[in-house]
Amino acid sequence: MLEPFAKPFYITQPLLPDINEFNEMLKVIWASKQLSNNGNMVKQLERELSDFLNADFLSVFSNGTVALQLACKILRLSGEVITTPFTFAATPHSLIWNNIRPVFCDIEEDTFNINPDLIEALITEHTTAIMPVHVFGCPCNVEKIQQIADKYGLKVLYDAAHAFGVKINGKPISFFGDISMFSFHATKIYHTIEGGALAFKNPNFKERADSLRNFGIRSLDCVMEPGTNGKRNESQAAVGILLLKEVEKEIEKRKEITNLYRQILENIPGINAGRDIDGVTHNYSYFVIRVDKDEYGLSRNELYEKLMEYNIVPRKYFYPLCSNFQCYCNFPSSAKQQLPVANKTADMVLSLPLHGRMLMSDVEKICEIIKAVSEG
Ligand code: T4K
Repeated sequence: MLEPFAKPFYITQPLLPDINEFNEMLKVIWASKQLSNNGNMVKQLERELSDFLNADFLSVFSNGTVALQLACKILRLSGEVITTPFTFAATPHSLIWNNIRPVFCDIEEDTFNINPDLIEALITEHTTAIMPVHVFGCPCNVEKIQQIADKYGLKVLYDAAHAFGVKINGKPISFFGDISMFSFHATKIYHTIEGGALAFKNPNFKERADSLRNFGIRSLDCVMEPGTNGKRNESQAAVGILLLKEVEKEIEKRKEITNLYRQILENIPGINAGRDIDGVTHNYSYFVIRVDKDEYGLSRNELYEKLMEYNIVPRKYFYPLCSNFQCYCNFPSSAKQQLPVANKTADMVLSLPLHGRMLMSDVEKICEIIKAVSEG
């Protein structure tokens, strides 16, 4: 009989900076008395992140959701925007907060991303943009999406919340589309406790982003438009600066863990542990399995309950689907028959623990438990 883990084993555990190094940074902030409003640490973080992510221009925000909301304003989106239902609540919510109607498009079975072959049929005279999500850091079909956007004159706003550091054939993920949003929440592979960023190719977008996050203030005597408070503070920027030195090691460690998970789980019928995609530099931010009840013997929900008995705390990302939320389920595009792949996928997926502090023996034990519970 396998023993449960002694303490809850969560899907993630944040990467933390060295506390002494953080203290040194805090001393600099204390001495400067500049705590917020675009201080030196925030400026340094923006410079270092632009280099790391290979972004032409980049602005940081208090969180990814505010960044997405402001990206809609920067691109002057309105009417309808085509997006995916298989995402976190923040994606469609950021549209609604701009009085834009999300139109849900079904997803691809293997990548969990918006299916570009289904986008055109959803375009109407009100459509202003496509808002795809690189779900779990796996890139969307960026070429096809851009072709459609070009054909119909639509903007492309990528929710790249999960895609920090991801590349396609050596090109940084933010090279694609008009704007990409990254989330730096504590649960992300790279974080600043809370935080987010927008990456742009257009310098005018950065100028507007910087003023929109600061109430629309351009200068002491000029307020251009109604902005909000989406600013970073100095202490969180310090965490970001320190973790930027650690994130590559974290990705490497997670890659080893992912490979071990896949190696063991491929021998369990009914558990699909995914694969890397040729030409993509992955960031291994999530480890997601798909559970096929007919082959495995237990449903995703049954496996979830069993793992909880062993003190493993997985997450059903992304269940429920956004299109099934109470606030969106009456939209015409939310009809289940129009989103068959997304509805099926949301009932099959399970995110398992993945972070750089895990031991290989933890992975082996979790896989042993997954095997044992299916055998009764
Ligand atoms: N777009 C997409 C596609 C997103 O996934 C997200 C955020 C956004 C946009 C918006 O970006 P932000 O505005 O958040 O920057 C979490 C995160 O709060 C959220 O950032 C993230 N996506 C979403 C996928 O996951 P919860 O409610 O599932 O997190 P929670 O609190 O259950 O945490 C998961 C596990 O992580 C816990 O069981 C324990 C561990 N944990 C968590 C925190 C916060 C820690 O060990 N330490 C911590 O401080 O939403």
